[in-house]
Amino acid sequence: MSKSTWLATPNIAVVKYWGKRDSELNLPYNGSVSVTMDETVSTRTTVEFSPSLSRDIFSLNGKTAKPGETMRVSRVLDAVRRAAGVRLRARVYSENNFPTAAGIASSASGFAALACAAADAAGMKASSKQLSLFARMGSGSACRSVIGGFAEWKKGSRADGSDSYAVQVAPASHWPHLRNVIAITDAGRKLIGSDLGMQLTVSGSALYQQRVKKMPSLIREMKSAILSRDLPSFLTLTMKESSNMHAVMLDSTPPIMYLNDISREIMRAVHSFNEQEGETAAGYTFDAGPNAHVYTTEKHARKIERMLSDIEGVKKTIACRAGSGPRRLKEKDALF
Ligand code: 2P0
Repeated sequence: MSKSTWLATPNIAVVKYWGKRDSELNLPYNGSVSVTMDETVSTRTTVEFSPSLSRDIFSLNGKTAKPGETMRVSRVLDAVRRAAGVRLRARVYSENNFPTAAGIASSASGFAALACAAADAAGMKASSKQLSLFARMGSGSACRSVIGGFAEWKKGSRADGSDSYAVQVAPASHWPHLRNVIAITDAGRKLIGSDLGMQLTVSGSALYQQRVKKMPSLIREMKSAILSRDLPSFLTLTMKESSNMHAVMLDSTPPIMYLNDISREIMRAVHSFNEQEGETAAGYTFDAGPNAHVYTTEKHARKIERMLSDIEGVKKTIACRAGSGPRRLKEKDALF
């Protein structure tokens, strides 16, 4: 039993998770595909199991976390404890180098770092499948962040969730020229959390069934675009999929609207950029928030960054690449 510190990064889905068939276990109705980001944005998490603790302690960005957040952390720790045969409670400190709940998936990097650090601190030599299953207990999308490069979360069909985890489609080195230019349009917390938003869509949107039905073929097409580095197909599928998710959100009761006027201006700007270039060279995707992730290649990244910065209301742009997944940090980098 030792102290362990890991760093993990968010992932941005190009085929998205929206809707749970089991909200305790975070089991999705459909599979999803994502790109794990490089360390431009990251979460660092230290875990130590200790006989002196009577309950799990969780501190996020230097502050004691709310009970609900600590409960989600304990769910991941419980899964690790069961697998490792450990009964001790743990101290968990976690820090993001980017704003929490700003449309950059902090829960994904956070729970991926937690899964890796907890398994390591418990003395386990966990496989990537096990780590993905642990991370999923904290947040669905986190199961993809334990995988470097391009990941597919297999939805699985078992009731206990044992076949619902992420696998690698291709490593980050497969497509080194790919870039994600993030445009921050609003860094505040979102009004409707993903969990409630998903429930409203599943129960209220008649379009949702159609979305779920076409997912297996979309996932096949997306993986094939990634494996053949087919940029126009990758970008077109990514934009259409983002808009499809936001369409079923709008079709929910009450309607869920994460995009704002600036997000829509970004969508228009990307389409006119592609028209000017005479090819599909950039493509946006939006998660449960108004910030844009614009995929493009190294060749166009500077131009895209300038174009996005010039849009009124864009507060900041961050350019990153695909990253290689979580890594263990040295003892001197521990948060306590
Ligand atoms: C995704 N999102 O695939 C989708 C796209 C947001 C839009 O996964 O309740 O934080 O913790 O399982 O993973 C955000 O939801 O939800 C998300 P929980 P999560 O990335």
